Amino acid sequence: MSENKGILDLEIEEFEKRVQNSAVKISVIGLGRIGLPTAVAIAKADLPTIGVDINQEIVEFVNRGKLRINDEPGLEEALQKVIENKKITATTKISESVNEADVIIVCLPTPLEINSKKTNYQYLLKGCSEIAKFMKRNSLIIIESTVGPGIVENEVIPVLEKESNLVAGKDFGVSSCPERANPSTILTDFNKIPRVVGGIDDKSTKFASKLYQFVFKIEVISVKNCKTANAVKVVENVFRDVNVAFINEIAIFCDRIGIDVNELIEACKTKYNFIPHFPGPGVGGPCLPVNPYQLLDAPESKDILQVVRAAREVNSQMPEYVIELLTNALKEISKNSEDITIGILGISYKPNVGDTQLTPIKEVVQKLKQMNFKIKIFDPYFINKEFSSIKIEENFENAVTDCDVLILGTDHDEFLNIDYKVLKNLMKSPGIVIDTRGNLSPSEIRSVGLIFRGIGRSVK
Ligand code: SAJ
Repeated sequence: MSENKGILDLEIEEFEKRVQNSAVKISVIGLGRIGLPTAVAIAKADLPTIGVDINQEIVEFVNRGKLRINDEPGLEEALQKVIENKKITATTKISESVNEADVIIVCLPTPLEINSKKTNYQYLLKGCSEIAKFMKRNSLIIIESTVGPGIVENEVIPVLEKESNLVAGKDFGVSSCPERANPSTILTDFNKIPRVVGGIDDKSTKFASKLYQFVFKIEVISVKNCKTANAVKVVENVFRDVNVAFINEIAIFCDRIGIDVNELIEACKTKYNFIPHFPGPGVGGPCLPVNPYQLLDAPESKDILQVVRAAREVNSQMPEYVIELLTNALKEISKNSEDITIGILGISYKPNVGDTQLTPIKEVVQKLKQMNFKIKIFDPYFINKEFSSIKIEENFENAVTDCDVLILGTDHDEFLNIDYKVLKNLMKSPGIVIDTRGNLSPSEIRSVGLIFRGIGRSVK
């Protein structure tokens, strides 16, 4: 390709050929939860890849073929292979990577600002501003970061054009291809879940689609534009948040009317169009508590999307409901709160991951601290770490011994086969068990003489 010719100068067939011949250089900006697996998958497809991250330690680990936190199955082994084959390097300098790249994939974080409930796009916009300074003419920029519909068109592209003095669609291409992988099964999801791609023009869409089909060997759904692709990602997660809120409220209704919500859900599932969701202590993680606000941030959502707002309200009040269950159970034992020790099993936002992003258990612990309870915590993914300035216990026994109350915060697999007789003997008597996840057995727990409460399961 001549000096000033960029990848988008090629016809799609030529681009496809170059991809197949590993003659397309890829830069991945942001080597976090999604960026690193994405960079590894691209390198595994034999495309020369340069990963960029602002964090020097991450870059050093990647270049050694190591993960700082190794909790993504298969990722470290896959990284080691592409490092050995010299298909990937990492750097902290966007300039070192982007100036040679034909395609630049942006996986920068777009976190929720807790107090304002607004999404922080500064990491993304700052990264794009740096990219624009060094990107080649007619390269393709693919935004994987989860953004609200309209953000790419109204915020990202203006930054790219301003800092590069180039014109999107004429001098460079832009596509959105929001990540859809689930933390803890990212590498399998990459080859299982179709990708949705939408670009600012036909060529941007087509080139991005071809690249993702080649790298991930999955179906790629091409949509009309960037905002449609971004809306797909946000809406599919808001759908989940709304459904979780619905079943959370139904669970509270069940507690009031004396129904076991698990029995209710199991029976509802026999109807073909009932999609089961399960009550919990609230909704955590990088996606569900954040994506609704990315939809609500859009000016076009003014005065509508009441269901989305209400669902957020319900889910954010679930930690308080856990406390309600506790205070209700404490009426059965006459003790002052300062004499009560509470054990918490699990702080991760969902089972079998070591991730406390926006975990609802943080709010539960904070409320318990305000109520002057003594608190012990065990989570196998965070042994000896600190959480809410409480040191995580070494093991299960240390956390439950001499507790008056045990709260199951996260249903990690290892908490699902507790010997309740042993538990009863380790705890103070009378002991209380509160299951916030609906995965313990109320009858078995009560049969050993423990008091039980569960979200939607408190019926005796
Ligand atoms: N939750 C409930 N009840 C449910 C489902 C979830 O309380 O019935 C809670 C979880 O405990 C957690 C939060 O919601 O705190 C989020 O749960 P999640 O299973 O949606 O986990 P995430 O955040 O890892 O979601 C990701 C999402 N994937 C992407 O955004 C790319 C989501 O769309 C997937 O559906 C989900 O993985 C998955 O299915 O594993």
